[in-house]
Amino acid sequence: MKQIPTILRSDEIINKSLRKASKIEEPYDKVFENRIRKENIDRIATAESVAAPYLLKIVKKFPTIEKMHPFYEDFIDLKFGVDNYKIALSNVQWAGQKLVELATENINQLKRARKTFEMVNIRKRYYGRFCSVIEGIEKDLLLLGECRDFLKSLPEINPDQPTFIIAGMPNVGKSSLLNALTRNEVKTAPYPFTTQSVYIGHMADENMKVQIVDTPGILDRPMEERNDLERRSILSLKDIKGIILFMIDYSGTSGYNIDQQMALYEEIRKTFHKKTYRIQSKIDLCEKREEIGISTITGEGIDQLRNFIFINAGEMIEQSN
Ligand SMILES: Nc1nc2c(ncn2[C@@H]2O[C@H](COP(=O)(O)OP(=O)(O)OP(=O)(O)O)[C@@H](O)[C@H]2O)c(=O)[nH]1
Ligand SMILES: [Mg+2]
Repeated sequence: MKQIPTILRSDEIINKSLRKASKIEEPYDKVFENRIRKENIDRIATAESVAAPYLLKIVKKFPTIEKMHPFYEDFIDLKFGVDNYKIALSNVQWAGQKLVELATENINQLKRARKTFEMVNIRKRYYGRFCSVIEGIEKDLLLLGECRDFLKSLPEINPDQPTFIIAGMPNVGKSSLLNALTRNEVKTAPYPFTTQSVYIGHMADENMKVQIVDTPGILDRPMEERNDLERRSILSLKDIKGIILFMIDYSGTSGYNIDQQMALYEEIRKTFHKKTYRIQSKIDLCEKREEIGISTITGEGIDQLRNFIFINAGEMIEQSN
């Protein structure tokens, strides 16, 4: 996804190609007709060889919907519509092939032409059709340009790597846990269609690497408080291979009571259909009530949770093999 080239506009592609083609001159052939013929053939071939491979390269570098992970497909669909994306790619593909076809056709005609004015006319006709093919995909190129920028802006979550998504109400200790598990090596990225960001860290042992994702403002309140776009965007998290660690704070310092936290826990469990474990936070402040409890202040329970994560990640990997 990161290697998608910048997408030029139609007029930029046309200018670039024809500028290069117009520089071609054939001063060497002594026979005037041959010189003109060769010059015009080369101009057609040059214009084609700049534009067509570029268009075909664009198509190759964009992931097809079939190859795209559902997590990213959801976002493309929400932003542009999957069908528009597919159509844009197939139009650009068509244009690239059409330019090659037209070049072959016109070069063959040039080889048979006798008069120099015919030769020049054939080349001019090619230029005309060349431009209209490329102008015809103007909208598609613009759309793909926007797709490229959008895809690049999406959070770098590897949807196939075992992922642990930290959820829980505000202030319960989610970020503190992420930092404790990942030794503060955390990257942040905006989460599409919300005003929030996700924080992504990694943990590794000798066998595997897992992702830990903190989702403040995303998985911290009931879905009914969301607008449709936000809700659908958040639901994309379903596609990630992972487990939800639901942080629950019994100390009272978060400002949310147990009923509020349990209601959110139930909702997340039902909405995402993922294994969801309750992890008690701040056990330095109150007695332990869950099987796994941690304190980021004293460090208690962190190693146990780390082991728990690797065991579950191992099972996830086994199941997918
Ligand atoms: N005593 C104690 N305080 C903690 C612990 N973990 C976090 N805190 C405190 O709780 C407050 C909230 O912690 P955060 O990690 O920012 O909580 P959060 O869930 O990320 O909060 P939001 O990002 O606002 O949703 C901070 O003042 C932390 O210092 C803990 O284990 N023990
Ligand atoms: Mg936080």
